[in-house]
Amino acid sequence: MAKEAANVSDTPSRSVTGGRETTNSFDAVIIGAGFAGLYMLHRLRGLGFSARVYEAGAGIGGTWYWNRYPGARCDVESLEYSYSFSKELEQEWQWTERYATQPEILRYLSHVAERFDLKPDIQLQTRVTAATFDEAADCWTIQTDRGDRVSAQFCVMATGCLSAAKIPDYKGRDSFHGETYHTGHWPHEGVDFTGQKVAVIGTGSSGIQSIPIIATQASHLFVFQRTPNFSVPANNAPLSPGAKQDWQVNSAVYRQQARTVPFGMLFEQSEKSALEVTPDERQREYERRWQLGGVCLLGSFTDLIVNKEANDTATEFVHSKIRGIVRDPAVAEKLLPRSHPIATKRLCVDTDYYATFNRDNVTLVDVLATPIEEITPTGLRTTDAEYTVDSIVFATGFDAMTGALCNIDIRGRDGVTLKQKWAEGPRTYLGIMVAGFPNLFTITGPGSPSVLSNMAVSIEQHVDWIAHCLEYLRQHQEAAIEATVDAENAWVEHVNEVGNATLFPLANSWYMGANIPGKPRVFMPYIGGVGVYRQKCEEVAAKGYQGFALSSSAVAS
Ligand code: N01
Repeated sequence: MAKEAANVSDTPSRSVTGGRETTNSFDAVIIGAGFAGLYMLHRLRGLGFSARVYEAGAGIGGTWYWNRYPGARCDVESLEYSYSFSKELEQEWQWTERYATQPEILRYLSHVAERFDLKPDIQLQTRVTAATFDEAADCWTIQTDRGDRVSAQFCVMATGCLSAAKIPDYKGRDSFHGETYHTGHWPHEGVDFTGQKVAVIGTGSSGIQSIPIIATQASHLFVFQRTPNFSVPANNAPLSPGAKQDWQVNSAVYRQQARTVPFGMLFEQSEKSALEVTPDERQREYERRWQLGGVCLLGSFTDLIVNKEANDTATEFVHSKIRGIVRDPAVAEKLLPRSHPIATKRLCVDTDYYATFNRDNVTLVDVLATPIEEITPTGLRTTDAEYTVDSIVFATGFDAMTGALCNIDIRGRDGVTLKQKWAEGPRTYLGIMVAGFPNLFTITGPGSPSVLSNMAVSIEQHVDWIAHCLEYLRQHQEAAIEATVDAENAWVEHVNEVGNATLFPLANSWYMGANIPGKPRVFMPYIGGVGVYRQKCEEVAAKGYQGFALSSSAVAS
Protein backbone atom coordinates (compact mmCIF):
# COMPACT_ATOMS: atom_id res chain seq x y z
CA MET A 1 0.00 0.00 0.00
CA ALA A 2 1.13 3.58 -0.54
CA LYS A 3 3.42 4.67 2.26
CA GLU A 4 1.89 8.15 2.45
CA ALA A 5 -1.41 6.66 3.48
CA ALA A 6 -1.31 7.80 7.05
CA ASN A 7 -3.44 5.82 9.46
CA VAL A 8 -4.49 3.39 6.81
CA SER A 9 -2.34 0.53 8.03
CA ASP A 10 0.95 -0.46 9.48
CA THR A 11 3.38 -2.22 7.21
CA PRO A 12 1.87 -5.66 6.75
CA SER A 13 3.76 -8.41 8.50
CA ARG A 14 4.79 -11.03 5.99
CA SER A 15 5.72 -14.64 6.10
CA VAL A 16 6.39 -17.26 3.51
CA THR A 17 4.49 -20.52 3.52
CA GLY A 18 5.08 -23.26 1.00
CA GLY A 19 6.87 -20.87 -1.33
CA ARG A 20 3.90 -18.48 -1.35
CA GLU A 21 4.24 -15.15 0.35
CA THR A 22 1.46 -14.47 2.80
CA THR A 23 0.58 -11.46 4.84
CA ASN A 24 -1.78 -11.09 7.75
CA SER A 25 -2.58 -7.42 7.53
CA PHE A 26 -4.30 -5.54 4.73
CA ASP A 27 -5.79 -2.17 4.17
CA ALA A 28 -8.98 -3.90 3.15
CA VAL A 29 -10.47 -7.34 3.20
CA ILE A 30 -13.20 -7.91 0.64
CA ILE A 31 -15.60 -10.78 1.19
CA GLY A 32 -16.91 -12.29 -2.04
CA ALA A 33 -15.49 -12.48 -5.56
CA GLY A 34 -18.57 -11.80 -7.65
CA PHE A 35 -19.34 -8.69 -9.68
CA ALA A 36 -18.90 -6.50 -6.58
CA GLY A 37 -15.80 -8.04 -5.05
CA LEU A 38 -13.87 -8.14 -8.31
CA TYR A 39 -14.43 -4.50 -9.09
CA MET A 40 -13.77 -3.44 -5.48
CA LEU A 41 -10.43 -5.21 -5.60
CA HIS A 42 -9.54 -3.58 -8.89
CA ARG A 43 -10.43 -0.09 -7.60
CA LEU A 44 -8.61 -0.41 -4.30
CA ARG A 45 -5.47 -1.81 -5.87
CA GLY A 46 -5.53 1.02 -8.38
CA LEU A 47 -5.48 3.45 -5.48
CA GLY A 48 -2.53 1.74 -3.85
CA PHE A 49 -4.40 -0.01 -1.06
CA SER A 50 -3.50 -3.57 -0.21
CA ALA A 51 -6.48 -5.89 -0.36
CA ARG A 52 -7.32 -9.55 -0.02
CA VAL A 53 -10.50 -11.13 -1.31
CA TYR A 54 -11.92 -14.22 0.38
CA GLU A 55 -14.34 -16.28 -1.65
CA ALA A 56 -16.19 -19.39 -0.48
CA GLY A 57 -16.51 -20.84 -3.99
CA ALA A 58 -13.80 -22.77 -5.78
CA GLY A 59 -13.96 -20.16 -8.53
CA ILE A 60 -14.79 -16.51 -8.95
CA GLY A 61 -18.18 -15.26 -10.12
CA GLY A 62 -20.38 -15.11 -7.03
CA THR A 63 -24.00 -15.68 -7.94
CA TRP A 64 -22.92 -16.73 -11.45
CA TYR A 65 -20.58 -19.32 -10.02
CA TRP A 66 -23.28 -20.99 -7.92
CA ASN A 67 -26.48 -20.63 -9.95
CA ARG A 68 -25.88 -23.11 -12.77
CA TYR A 69 -29.36 -24.57 -12.98
CA PRO A 70 -30.77 -25.31 -16.45
CA GLY A 71 -31.85 -22.12 -18.16
CA ALA A 72 -30.01 -19.75 -15.80
CA ARG A 73 -29.52 -16.46 -17.54
CA CYS A 74 -29.70 -12.81 -16.77
CA ASP A 75 -32.99 -10.90 -16.87
CA VAL A 76 -31.23 -7.60 -17.59
CA GLU A 77 -29.96 -7.18 -21.14
CA SER A 78 -26.37 -8.37 -21.37
CA LEU A 79 -25.01 -5.16 -22.89
CA GLU A 80 -26.28 -3.28 -19.85
CA TYR A 81 -25.44 -5.99 -17.34
CA SER A 82 -21.71 -5.50 -17.54
CA TYR A 83 -19.02 -3.25 -16.15
CA SER A 84 -18.69 0.24 -17.52
CA PHE A 85 -15.44 1.23 -15.82
CA SER A 86 -13.14 0.23 -18.66
CA LYS A 87 -13.68 1.39 -22.20
CA GLU A 88 -11.17 -1.20 -23.42
CA LEU A 89 -12.97 -4.02 -21.67
CA GLU A 90 -16.22 -2.86 -23.17
CA GLN A 91 -14.79 -2.68 -26.67
CA GLU A 92 -13.13 -6.08 -26.59
CA TRP A 93 -15.92 -8.16 -25.01
CA GLN A 94 -18.66 -9.40 -27.34
CA TRP A 95 -21.95 -10.59 -25.86
CA THR A 96 -23.68 -13.12 -28.06
CA GLU A 97 -27.30 -12.94 -26.92
CA ARG A 98 -29.75 -10.33 -25.75
CA TYR A 99 -29.88 -12.05 -22.34
CA ALA A 100 -26.62 -13.75 -21.51
CA THR A 101 -26.57 -17.30 -20.17
CA GLN A 102 -24.91 -18.13 -16.86
CA PRO A 103 -21.87 -19.74 -18.60
CA GLU A 104 -21.34 -16.66 -20.73
CA ILE A 105 -21.53 -14.30 -17.75
CA LEU A 106 -19.10 -16.50 -15.86
CA ARG A 107 -16.73 -16.42 -18.84
CA TYR A 108 -17.02 -12.64 -18.84
CA LEU A 109 -16.14 -12.40 -15.15
CA SER A 110 -13.20 -14.78 -15.61
CA HIS A 111 -12.02 -12.61 -18.46
CA VAL A 112 -12.24 -9.54 -16.21
CA ALA A 113 -10.29 -11.29 -13.47
CA GLU A 114 -7.58 -12.32 -15.95
CA ARG A 115 -7.45 -9.04 -17.78
CA PHE A 116 -6.97 -7.01 -14.62
CA ASP A 117 -4.77 -9.66 -12.99
CA LEU A 118 -7.06 -9.94 -9.99
CA LYS A 119 -6.53 -13.60 -9.13
CA PRO A 120 -3.31 -13.26 -7.09
CA ASP A 121 -5.26 -11.32 -4.46
CA ILE A 122 -8.22 -13.69 -4.29
CA GLN A 123 -8.22 -16.66 -1.95
CA LEU A 124 -10.79 -19.21 -3.11
CA GLN A 125 -12.52 -21.98 -1.17
CA THR A 126 -12.32 -19.87 1.93
CA ARG A 127 -15.44 -18.86 3.81
CA VAL A 128 -15.20 -15.93 6.18
CA THR A 129 -16.72 -17.02 9.47
CA ALA A 130 -16.17 -13.97 11.66
CA ALA A 131 -15.24 -10.30 11.51
CA THR A 132 -14.61 -8.46 14.75
CA PHE A 133 -13.98 -4.75 15.13
CA ASP A 134 -11.04 -3.87 17.34
CA GLU A 135 -11.95 -0.53 18.88
CA ALA A 136 -8.46 0.15 20.18
CA ALA A 137 -6.84 -0.24 16.78
CA ASP A 138 -9.71 0.86 14.53
CA CYS A 139 -9.44 -2.26 12.45
CA TRP A 140 -11.19 -5.53 11.75
CA THR A 141 -9.98 -9.01 12.56
CA ILE A 142 -11.25 -11.47 10.00
CA GLN A 143 -11.33 -15.23 10.47
CA THR A 144 -11.99 -17.94 7.93
CA ASP A 145 -12.95 -21.58 7.93
CA ARG A 146 -9.43 -22.39 6.75
CA GLY A 147 -7.81 -20.93 9.82
CA ASP A 148 -6.82 -17.56 8.39
CA ARG A 149 -6.84 -14.74 10.90
CA VAL A 150 -5.99 -11.40 9.33
CA SER A 151 -6.49 -7.78 10.19
CA ALA A 152 -7.71 -5.06 7.91
CA GLN A 153 -8.58 -1.47 8.49
CA PHE A 154 -11.57 -1.79 6.21
CA CYS A 155 -13.88 -4.69 5.67
CA VAL A 156 -16.00 -4.67 2.54
CA MET A 157 -18.92 -7.06 2.31
CA ALA A 158 -19.38 -8.07 -1.33
CA THR A 159 -21.43 -11.06 -0.30
CA GLY A 160 -24.38 -10.54 -2.67
CA CYS A 161 -28.05 -10.05 -1.93
CA LEU A 162 -29.17 -13.52 -3.00
CA SER A 163 -26.47 -15.90 -1.90
CA ALA A 164 -27.79 -17.56 1.27
CA ALA A 165 -29.79 -20.41 -0.28
CA LYS A 166 -32.87 -21.58 1.56
CA ILE A 167 -34.48 -25.03 1.64
CA PRO A 168 -37.72 -25.17 3.63
CA ASP A 169 -37.60 -27.28 6.72
CA TYR A 170 -40.05 -29.95 5.52
CA LYS A 171 -40.78 -32.89 7.73
CA GLY A 172 -38.78 -35.85 6.46
CA ARG A 173 -36.52 -33.64 4.33
CA ASP A 174 -33.50 -35.90 4.72
CA SER A 175 -35.40 -39.14 4.25
CA PHE A 176 -35.65 -38.87 0.45
CA HIS A 177 -33.71 -41.62 -1.32
CA GLY A 178 -33.37 -39.82 -4.65
CA GLU A 179 -31.28 -36.79 -5.56
CA THR A 180 -32.06 -33.29 -4.28
CA TYR A 181 -30.78 -30.01 -5.71
CA HIS A 182 -31.08 -26.33 -4.87
CA THR A 183 -30.97 -24.02 -7.88
CA GLY A 184 -28.44 -21.81 -6.09
CA HIS A 185 -26.02 -24.71 -5.49
CA TRP A 186 -26.23 -26.54 -8.76
CA PRO A 187 -23.70 -29.33 -9.48
CA HIS A 188 -20.95 -28.08 -11.77
CA GLU A 189 -21.05 -31.18 -13.92
CA GLY A 190 -24.72 -30.50 -14.70
CA VAL A 191 -27.68 -32.81 -14.19
CA ASP A 192 -29.36 -34.93 -16.83
CA PHE A 193 -32.99 -35.55 -15.92
CA THR A 194 -33.66 -37.71 -18.97
CA GLY A 195 -36.25 -40.34 -18.20
CA GLN A 196 -36.71 -39.19 -14.61
CA LYS A 197 -39.76 -38.14 -12.66
CA VAL A 198 -38.83 -34.76 -11.24
CA ALA A 199 -40.38 -32.41 -8.69
CA VAL A 200 -39.60 -28.70 -8.84
CA ILE A 201 -40.67 -26.78 -5.75
CA GLY A 202 -40.92 -23.02 -6.27
CA THR A 203 -41.97 -20.73 -9.07
CA GLY A 204 -39.79 -17.65 -8.63
CA SER A 205 -37.24 -16.56 -11.26
CA SER A 206 -35.12 -19.70 -10.79
CA GLY A 207 -38.07 -22.09 -11.07
CA ILE A 208 -39.57 -20.22 -13.99
CA GLN A 209 -36.29 -20.34 -15.92
CA SER A 210 -35.51 -23.98 -15.19
CA ILE A 211 -38.97 -25.57 -15.46
CA PRO A 212 -39.27 -25.31 -19.29
CA ILE A 213 -35.89 -26.99 -19.75
CA ILE A 214 -36.31 -29.70 -17.13
CA ALA A 215 -39.69 -30.46 -18.73
CA THR A 216 -37.97 -31.31 -22.01
CA GLN A 217 -35.77 -33.89 -20.27
CA ALA A 218 -37.93 -35.43 -17.59
CA SER A 219 -40.34 -38.28 -18.22
CA HIS A 220 -42.67 -36.37 -15.93
CA LEU A 221 -42.31 -33.04 -14.19
CA PHE A 222 -44.41 -32.04 -11.18
CA VAL A 223 -44.32 -28.30 -10.49
CA PHE A 224 -45.19 -27.49 -6.89
CA GLN A 225 -46.46 -23.93 -6.93
CA ARG A 226 -47.33 -22.03 -3.77
CA THR A 227 -47.78 -18.53 -5.18
CA PRO A 228 -48.48 -18.06 -8.88
CA ASN A 229 -46.03 -15.54 -10.26
CA PHE A 230 -46.04 -12.94 -13.00
CA SER A 231 -43.71 -13.67 -15.85
CA VAL A 232 -43.09 -11.93 -19.15
CA PRO A 233 -41.43 -13.39 -22.25
CA ALA A 234 -37.73 -12.65 -22.69
CA ASN A 235 -37.92 -12.78 -26.47
CA ASN A 236 -34.29 -13.67 -26.27
CA ALA A 237 -32.30 -13.78 -29.51
CA PRO A 238 -28.74 -13.54 -30.74
CA LEU A 239 -27.52 -9.95 -30.58
CA SER A 240 -27.55 -8.48 -34.05
CA PRO A 241 -24.37 -6.91 -35.46
CA GLY A 242 -26.30 -3.62 -35.59
CA ALA A 243 -27.15 -3.73 -31.88
CA LYS A 244 -23.56 -4.52 -30.99
CA GLN A 245 -22.23 -1.74 -33.15
CA ASP A 246 -24.70 0.76 -31.78
CA TRP A 247 -23.58 -0.12 -28.26
CA GLN A 248 -19.90 0.18 -29.14
CA VAL A 249 -20.46 3.63 -30.60
CA ASN A 250 -22.90 5.01 -28.05
CA SER A 251 -22.10 3.16 -24.86
CA ALA A 252 -20.88 6.25 -23.01
CA VAL A 253 -24.27 7.89 -23.53
CA TYR A 254 -26.18 4.72 -22.61
CA ARG A 255 -24.10 4.15 -19.50
CA GLN A 256 -24.72 7.69 -18.33
CA GLN A 257 -28.46 7.26 -18.88
CA ALA A 258 -28.47 4.01 -16.93
CA ARG A 259 -26.92 5.80 -13.95
CA THR A 260 -29.77 8.28 -13.77
CA VAL A 261 -32.95 6.32 -14.53
CA PRO A 262 -34.99 4.71 -11.73
CA PHE A 263 -34.02 1.05 -12.26
CA GLY A 264 -30.62 1.51 -13.88
CA MET A 265 -31.99 -0.10 -17.04
CA LEU A 266 -32.53 1.56 -20.37
CA PHE A 267 -36.05 0.45 -21.17
CA GLU A 268 -38.41 3.17 -22.29
CA GLN A 269 -40.32 4.77 -19.41
CA SER A 270 -43.69 6.26 -20.28
CA GLU A 271 -44.77 9.54 -18.71
CA LYS A 272 -48.46 8.69 -18.67
CA SER A 273 -50.68 7.23 -16.00
CA ALA A 274 -52.36 3.94 -16.86
CA LEU A 275 -55.62 5.58 -15.87
CA GLU A 276 -55.40 8.59 -18.16
CA VAL A 277 -55.46 6.63 -21.39
CA THR A 278 -58.30 4.68 -23.01
CA PRO A 279 -58.52 0.91 -22.47
CA ASP A 280 -57.57 0.42 -26.14
CA GLU A 281 -54.51 2.58 -25.83
CA ARG A 282 -53.50 0.77 -22.66
CA GLN A 283 -53.92 -2.60 -24.32
CA ARG A 284 -51.81 -1.51 -27.30
CA GLU A 285 -49.04 -0.29 -25.03
CA TYR A 286 -48.98 -3.46 -22.96
CA GLU A 287 -49.07 -5.59 -26.10
CA ARG A 288 -46.24 -3.62 -27.69
CA ARG A 289 -44.05 -4.15 -24.66
CA TRP A 290 -45.01 -7.81 -24.28
CA GLN A 291 -43.78 -8.31 -27.85
CA LEU A 292 -40.57 -6.40 -27.09
CA GLY A 293 -40.01 -8.76 -24.18
CA GLY A 294 -38.36 -8.37 -20.79
CA VAL A 295 -39.16 -6.14 -17.87
CA CYS A 296 -39.95 -3.13 -20.06
CA LEU A 297 -43.61 -3.89 -19.36
CA LEU A 298 -43.03 -2.11 -16.05
CA GLY A 299 -42.29 1.12 -17.89
CA SER A 300 -45.66 1.10 -19.67
CA PHE A 301 -47.08 3.69 -17.30
CA THR A 302 -45.82 5.84 -14.45
CA ASP A 303 -48.12 4.58 -11.73
CA LEU A 304 -47.98 0.79 -11.93
CA ILE A 305 -46.13 0.37 -8.65
CA VAL A 306 -47.89 3.10 -6.72
CA ASN A 307 -51.55 2.85 -7.70
CA LYS A 308 -53.49 -0.38 -7.25
CA GLU A 309 -56.08 0.52 -9.85
CA ALA A 310 -53.35 1.23 -12.41
CA ASN A 311 -51.54 -1.95 -11.39
CA ASP A 312 -54.73 -3.98 -11.84
CA THR A 313 -54.80 -3.05 -15.51
CA ALA A 314 -51.36 -4.63 -16.04
CA THR A 315 -52.40 -7.63 -13.95
CA GLU A 316 -55.47 -8.12 -16.12
CA PHE A 317 -53.33 -7.91 -19.23
CA VAL A 318 -50.95 -10.64 -18.04
CA HIS A 319 -53.89 -12.78 -16.89
CA SER A 320 -55.33 -12.59 -20.39
CA LYS A 321 -51.96 -13.63 -21.82
CA ILE A 322 -51.75 -16.65 -19.51
CA ARG A 323 -55.31 -17.67 -20.43
CA GLY A 324 -54.34 -17.33 -24.10
CA ILE A 325 -51.23 -19.50 -23.80
CA VAL A 326 -52.35 -22.27 -21.45
CA ARG A 327 -54.86 -24.57 -23.13
CA ASP A 328 -56.43 -26.19 -20.07
CA PRO A 329 -58.59 -23.46 -18.44
CA ALA A 330 -58.33 -25.08 -15.01
CA VAL A 331 -54.51 -25.07 -15.18
CA ALA A 332 -54.51 -21.51 -16.53
CA GLU A 333 -56.70 -20.44 -13.63
CA LYS A 334 -54.24 -21.90 -11.13
CA LEU A 335 -51.38 -20.04 -12.80
CA LEU A 336 -53.03 -16.60 -12.50
CA PRO A 337 -51.27 -14.49 -9.88
CA ARG A 338 -53.93 -12.88 -7.73
CA SER A 339 -52.42 -12.49 -4.29
CA HIS A 340 -50.02 -9.66 -5.05
CA PRO A 341 -49.88 -6.71 -7.43
CA ILE A 342 -47.66 -7.18 -10.47
CA ALA A 343 -44.00 -6.22 -9.84
CA THR A 344 -44.30 -6.31 -6.05
CA LYS A 345 -42.51 -9.64 -6.30
CA ARG A 346 -39.66 -9.72 -8.75
CA LEU A 347 -41.15 -9.80 -12.25
CA CYS A 348 -39.86 -12.97 -13.88
CA VAL A 349 -38.55 -13.12 -17.44
CA ASP A 350 -39.01 -16.46 -19.15
CA THR A 351 -38.74 -18.51 -22.28
CA ASP A 352 -41.83 -20.69 -22.78
CA TYR A 353 -42.78 -20.87 -19.10
CA TYR A 354 -46.57 -20.79 -19.39
CA ALA A 355 -46.54 -22.89 -22.58
CA THR A 356 -44.70 -25.62 -20.67
CA PHE A 357 -47.97 -26.38 -18.88
CA ASN A 358 -49.43 -27.51 -22.23
CA ARG A 359 -47.08 -30.48 -22.24
CA ASP A 360 -48.50 -33.89 -21.39
CA ASN A 361 -45.58 -34.67 -19.11
CA VAL A 362 -46.06 -31.62 -16.86
CA THR A 363 -48.40 -31.43 -13.88
CA LEU A 364 -49.03 -28.27 -11.87
CA VAL A 365 -49.61 -28.96 -8.19
CA ASP A 366 -51.18 -26.12 -6.24
CA VAL A 367 -49.57 -26.37 -2.83
CA LEU A 368 -51.44 -23.39 -1.52
CA ALA A 369 -54.64 -25.45 -1.81
CA THR A 370 -52.95 -28.74 -0.88
CA PRO A 371 -49.75 -28.00 1.05
CA ILE A 372 -46.72 -30.27 1.09
CA GLU A 373 -46.96 -32.23 4.32
CA GLU A 374 -43.72 -34.10 4.13
CA ILE A 375 -40.91 -35.41 2.02
CA THR A 376 -40.91 -39.18 1.97
CA PRO A 377 -38.23 -41.69 0.92
CA THR A 378 -39.87 -41.87 -2.51
CA GLY A 379 -41.07 -38.33 -3.09
CA LEU A 380 -43.50 -35.82 -1.61
CA ARG A 381 -46.82 -36.04 0.08
CA THR A 382 -49.31 -33.20 -0.01
CA THR A 383 -52.56 -33.06 1.92
CA ASP A 384 -54.14 -34.46 -1.22
CA ALA A 385 -51.80 -37.00 -2.81
CA GLU A 386 -48.44 -38.75 -2.83
CA TYR A 387 -45.97 -38.00 -5.65
CA THR A 388 -43.25 -40.52 -6.45
CA VAL A 389 -40.20 -38.88 -8.02
CA ASP A 390 -36.53 -39.59 -8.73
CA SER A 391 -35.24 -36.07 -8.05
CA ILE A 392 -36.39 -32.99 -6.20
CA VAL A 393 -35.30 -29.50 -7.28
CA PHE A 394 -35.65 -26.83 -4.63
CA ALA A 395 -36.16 -23.53 -6.44
CA THR A 396 -37.10 -22.10 -3.08
CA GLY A 397 -34.97 -18.98 -3.02
CA PHE A 398 -32.72 -17.25 -0.56
CA ASP A 399 -32.55 -15.53 2.79
CA ALA A 400 -32.25 -12.35 0.78
CA MET A 401 -30.29 -9.19 1.48
CA THR A 402 -29.45 -9.87 5.12
CA GLY A 403 -28.84 -13.66 5.14
CA ALA A 404 -25.30 -13.71 3.79
CA LEU A 405 -24.28 -10.87 6.11
CA CYS A 406 -25.87 -12.28 9.25
CA ASN A 407 -24.45 -15.75 8.56
CA ILE A 408 -21.03 -14.26 9.34
CA ASP A 409 -20.35 -13.49 12.99
CA ILE A 410 -19.84 -9.75 12.47
CA ARG A 411 -19.17 -7.90 15.73
CA GLY A 412 -18.95 -4.12 15.91
CA ARG A 413 -18.58 -1.82 18.88
CA ASP A 414 -19.08 -3.36 22.33
CA GLY A 415 -19.17 -6.82 20.76
CA VAL A 416 -22.67 -6.26 19.36
CA THR A 417 -23.33 -8.56 16.42
CA LEU A 418 -24.88 -7.40 13.17
CA LYS A 419 -27.52 -10.07 13.68
CA GLN A 420 -28.47 -8.54 17.04
CA LYS A 421 -28.46 -5.04 15.60
CA TRP A 422 -30.78 -6.15 12.78
CA ALA A 423 -33.08 -8.29 14.91
CA GLU A 424 -36.03 -6.03 14.05
CA GLY A 425 -34.94 -5.58 10.43
CA PRO A 426 -31.87 -4.16 8.73
CA ARG A 427 -30.76 -0.64 9.66
CA THR A 428 -28.16 1.13 7.55
CA TYR A 429 -27.17 4.58 6.41
CA LEU A 430 -27.49 4.70 2.61
CA GLY A 431 -27.36 0.92 2.54
CA ILE A 432 -23.57 1.24 2.70
CA MET A 433 -22.67 1.49 6.40
CA VAL A 434 -24.11 0.61 9.78
CA ALA A 435 -23.87 2.67 12.98
CA GLY A 436 -21.76 0.78 15.51
CA PHE A 437 -19.76 -0.95 12.76
CA PRO A 438 -17.01 1.48 11.74
CA ASN A 439 -15.05 0.88 8.55
CA LEU A 440 -17.45 -1.87 7.46
CA PHE A 441 -19.04 -1.37 4.05
CA THR A 442 -21.93 -3.32 2.57
CA ILE A 443 -21.99 -3.25 -1.23
CA THR A 444 -25.64 -3.12 -2.36
CA GLY A 445 -26.70 -3.51 1.26
CA PRO A 446 -30.29 -3.24 2.50
CA GLY A 447 -31.47 0.35 2.24
CA SER A 448 -29.93 0.82 -1.23
CA PRO A 449 -31.60 0.26 -4.64
CA SER A 450 -29.65 -3.01 -5.16
CA VAL A 451 -32.13 -5.74 -6.08
CA LEU A 452 -34.60 -3.22 -7.52
CA SER A 453 -32.06 -2.13 -10.08
CA ASN A 454 -29.57 -3.32 -12.62
CA MET A 455 -27.08 -4.77 -10.15
CA ALA A 456 -24.11 -3.98 -12.39
CA VAL A 457 -24.96 -0.27 -12.25
CA SER A 458 -25.60 -0.26 -8.50
CA ILE A 459 -22.49 -2.27 -7.72
CA GLU A 460 -20.25 0.08 -9.67
CA GLN A 461 -21.80 3.07 -7.94
CA HIS A 462 -21.21 1.62 -4.46
CA VAL A 463 -17.69 0.48 -5.26
CA ASP A 464 -16.76 3.90 -6.63
CA TRP A 465 -18.30 5.61 -3.61
CA ILE A 466 -16.38 3.38 -1.20
CA ALA A 467 -13.14 3.86 -3.16
CA HIS A 468 -13.54 7.64 -3.02
CA CYS A 469 -14.34 7.43 0.66
CA LEU A 470 -11.15 5.51 1.43
CA GLU A 471 -9.14 7.96 -0.63
CA TYR A 472 -10.70 10.82 1.29
CA LEU A 473 -9.86 9.22 4.63
CA ARG A 474 -6.29 8.74 3.50
CA GLN A 475 -5.98 12.31 2.28
CA HIS A 476 -7.45 13.67 5.51
CA GLN A 477 -5.50 11.29 7.71
CA GLU A 478 -8.63 9.79 9.19
CA ALA A 479 -8.56 6.28 10.58
CA ALA A 480 -12.23 5.52 10.86
CA ILE A 481 -15.60 6.33 9.39
CA GLU A 482 -18.89 5.35 10.96
CA ALA A 483 -22.51 6.16 10.25
CA THR A 484 -24.08 8.21 13.04
CA VAL A 485 -27.18 6.84 14.70
CA ASP A 486 -29.12 9.97 13.74
CA ALA A 487 -28.24 9.67 10.07
CA GLU A 488 -29.05 5.98 10.12
CA ASN A 489 -32.42 6.57 11.78
CA ALA A 490 -33.31 9.27 9.27
CA TRP A 491 -32.29 7.04 6.35
CA VAL A 492 -34.26 4.05 7.60
CA GLU A 493 -37.28 6.30 8.03
CA HIS A 494 -36.84 7.61 4.50
CA VAL A 495 -36.47 4.11 3.04
CA ASN A 496 -39.66 3.05 4.82
CA GLU A 497 -41.55 6.14 3.83
CA VAL A 498 -40.69 5.74 0.15
CA GLY A 499 -41.41 2.00 0.28
CA ASN A 500 -44.74 2.53 2.00
CA ALA A 501 -45.83 4.92 -0.72
CA THR A 502 -45.71 1.99 -3.15
CA LEU A 503 -47.59 -1.29 -3.46
CA PHE A 504 -44.53 -3.37 -2.50
CA PRO A 505 -45.60 -3.92 1.14
CA LEU A 506 -48.73 -5.71 -0.12
CA ALA A 507 -46.76 -8.75 -1.27
CA ASN A 508 -45.34 -11.62 0.76
CA SER A 509 -42.04 -11.24 -1.04
CA TRP A 510 -38.43 -11.80 -0.19
CA TYR A 511 -38.07 -8.01 -0.51
CA MET A 512 -40.22 -7.96 2.65
CA GLY A 513 -38.40 -10.85 4.33
CA ALA A 514 -41.68 -12.77 4.08
CA ASN A 515 -40.13 -15.96 2.66
CA ILE A 516 -38.18 -16.72 5.82
CA PRO A 517 -40.21 -17.85 8.83
CA GLY A 518 -39.62 -15.43 11.71
CA LYS A 519 -37.81 -12.80 9.65
CA PRO A 520 -39.06 -9.26 10.43
CA ARG A 521 -41.44 -7.94 7.83
CA VAL A 522 -39.58 -4.90 6.50
CA PHE A 523 -39.26 -3.66 2.94
CA MET A 524 -35.48 -3.90 2.64
CA PRO A 525 -34.37 -2.23 -0.61
CA TYR A 526 -34.62 1.50 -1.41
CA ILE A 527 -37.18 2.27 -4.10
CA GLY A 528 -36.34 5.96 -4.47
CA GLY A 529 -34.61 5.23 -7.78
CA VAL A 530 -31.04 4.69 -8.89
CA GLY A 531 -30.54 8.27 -10.11
CA VAL A 532 -32.02 9.94 -7.04
CA TYR A 533 -30.08 7.63 -4.76
CA ARG A 534 -26.80 8.27 -6.54
CA GLN A 535 -27.32 12.00 -6.17
CA LYS A 536 -27.94 11.63 -2.44
CA CYS A 537 -24.76 9.58 -2.02
CA GLU A 538 -22.76 12.12 -3.97
CA GLU A 539 -24.14 14.99 -1.90
CA VAL A 540 -23.21 13.22 1.32
CA ALA A 541 -19.64 12.75 0.10
CA ALA A 542 -19.39 16.32 -1.21
CA LYS A 543 -20.35 17.59 2.23
CA GLY A 544 -17.40 15.82 3.82
CA TYR A 545 -19.38 12.62 4.49
CA GLN A 546 -22.36 14.19 6.12
CA GLY A 547 -24.04 11.84 8.57
CA PHE A 548 -20.81 9.97 9.22
CA ALA A 549 -18.40 10.43 12.12
CA LEU A 550 -14.78 10.50 10.98
CA SER A 551 -12.00 10.03 13.45
CA SER A 552 -8.26 9.94 13.35
CA SER A 553 -8.05 8.55 16.86
CA ALA A 554 -8.91 5.08 18.00
CA VAL A 555 -12.50 5.76 18.94
CA ALA A 556 -15.08 7.54 16.80
CA SER A 557 -17.64 9.45 18.81
O1 N01 B 1 -36.38 -17.48 -5.40
P1 N01 B 1 -37.80 -16.81 -5.03
P2 N01 B 1 -35.66 -17.57 -6.81
N1 N01 B 1 -43.25 -24.35 0.05
O2 N01 B 1 -37.73 -16.49 -3.58
C1 N01 B 1 -41.39 -20.99 -3.24
C2 N01 B 1 -32.93 -13.41 -8.57
N2 N01 B 1 -32.81 -14.26 -9.73
O3 N01 B 1 -34.40 -18.29 -6.61
O4 N01 B 1 -43.83 -17.14 -3.50
C3 N01 B 1 -43.58 -24.12 -1.22
O5 N01 B 1 -38.13 -15.72 -5.96
C4 N01 B 1 -41.84 -19.57 -3.25
O6 N01 B 1 -43.23 -19.49 -3.03
P3 N01 B 1 -43.86 -18.14 -2.39
C5 N01 B 1 -34.20 -12.59 -8.69
O7 N01 B 1 -34.00 -11.35 -8.09
C6 N01 B 1 -32.60 -13.67 -10.91
O8 N01 B 1 -36.56 -18.02 -7.84
O9 N01 B 1 -42.96 -17.74 -1.24
N3 N01 B 1 -42.99 -23.20 -1.98
C7 N01 B 1 -41.38 -19.13 -4.63
O10 N01 B 1 -42.27 -19.55 -5.60
C8 N01 B 1 -35.16 -13.45 -7.93
O11 N01 B 1 -36.31 -12.77 -7.46
C9 N01 B 1 -32.54 -14.41 -12.02
O12 N01 B 1 -45.20 -18.56 -1.97
C10 N01 B 1 -42.02 -22.47 -1.42
C11 N01 B 1 -40.08 -19.89 -4.78
O13 N01 B 1 -40.13 -20.97 -3.88
C12 N01 B 1 -34.31 -13.96 -6.82
O14 N01 B 1 -33.06 -14.22 -7.42
C13 N01 B 1 -32.72 -15.78 -11.97
C14 N01 B 1 -41.62 -22.66 -0.09
C15 N01 B 1 -38.89 -19.05 -4.43
O15 N01 B 1 -38.81 -17.98 -5.31
C16 N01 B 1 -34.79 -15.21 -6.15
O16 N01 B 1 -35.32 -16.08 -7.14
C17 N01 B 1 -32.93 -16.37 -10.74
C18 N01 B 1 -42.29 -23.65 0.66
N4 N01 B 1 -41.99 -23.85 1.93
C19 N01 B 1 -32.98 -15.61 -9.62
N5 N01 B 1 -40.63 -21.78 0.18
C20 N01 B 1 -32.32 -13.75 -13.31
O17 N01 B 1 -31.47 -12.93 -13.50
C21 N01 B 1 -40.43 -21.08 -0.94
N6 N01 B 1 -41.26 -21.49 -1.90
C22 N01 B 1 -33.24 -14.10 -14.34
